Amino acid sequence: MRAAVQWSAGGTFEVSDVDLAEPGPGEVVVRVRAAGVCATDLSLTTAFGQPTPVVLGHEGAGTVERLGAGVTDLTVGEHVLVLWVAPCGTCTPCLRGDEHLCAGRRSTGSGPATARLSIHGEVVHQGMNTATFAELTVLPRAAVLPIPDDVPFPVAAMFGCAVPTGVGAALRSARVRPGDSVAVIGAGAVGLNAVLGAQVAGAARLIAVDPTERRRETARELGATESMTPAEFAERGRDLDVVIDAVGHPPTILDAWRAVRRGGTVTVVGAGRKDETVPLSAYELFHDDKRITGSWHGGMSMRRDLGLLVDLWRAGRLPVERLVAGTADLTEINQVVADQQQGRVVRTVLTPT
Ligand code: CXF
Ligand code: ZN
Repeated sequence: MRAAVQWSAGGTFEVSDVDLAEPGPGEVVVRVRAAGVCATDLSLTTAFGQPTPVVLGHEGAGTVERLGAGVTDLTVGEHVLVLWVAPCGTCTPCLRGDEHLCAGRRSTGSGPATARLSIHGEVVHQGMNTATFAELTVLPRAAVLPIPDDVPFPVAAMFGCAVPTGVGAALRSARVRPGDSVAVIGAGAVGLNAVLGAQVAGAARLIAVDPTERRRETARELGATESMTPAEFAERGRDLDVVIDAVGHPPTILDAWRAVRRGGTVTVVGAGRKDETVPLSAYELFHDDKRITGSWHGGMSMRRDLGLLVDLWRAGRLPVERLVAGTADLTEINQVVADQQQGRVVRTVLTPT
């Protein structure tokens, strides 16, 4: 089957013929009908320890192709979403409802116990254990979630990461409340979904912060009440109830910290690096009663929250299709990456099959 292989860290992609193992007991083969390129796919090999060669891709949706032994609750042809957090369902966090915090969650780049992809017998890694930049992928049952057929595949793919991560950052992690003044730093796919989530939660003032005018304009079209460059925000962003940082670098975290009011909340949903630290004022933390939270997968547990996201999408309150500029074959992946990185589009969704 065809898959886009990244042969070296940070390198370009090459569509190659990759061998896929038959599904083992408890596994499912998914035919990938749509796959989004999430910004973090592009830094996995350079910043998060993902070995190469690798088939990346963790936003994906498709149909069930084959079932391994013992999988009896899915049917071939059923529409499914690929989950990059595959919850065990039995550990304490899972039982508490925090499936995104599953104790058995694998660290990025650790890969499955048994290699599932190879070329001429040489192992090819499955990025984030999902490897959706491919025609087919083999996954544990827990990494596959049925999704209603009325959700188009490109939209469904974005339900795999950008939508829950961004919307959840506002709804679950930051707990935006009606009437709140909110800023979102970074107007890429996650930040724009945080803008949508903040609206769902009832934000009154909603500021989108991004250096790129085109992205600021998109945020305003999607309902941000105003937009600022990072320099404008550093100078004028003050007294906000909530700031969601979808960048996750120390300077943006500090800008967010300065901009929240006493008792306000900073939520960091951008992917932080292991070697970066943030010097926060202990005085402000205590005296100003400020809160700072992380946000992994937007605090969303997909088996619980997918229905909520689909209902909001059906009601027109999460117009995810407006973030999708179009679709492209796997062979166009390098151009898709360039278009997204340069801010020409939010997402062009790959359609491997
Ligand atoms: C990523 C962030 C970087 C580590 C792997 C998961 N989240 C979503 O894309
Ligand atoms: Zn992602």
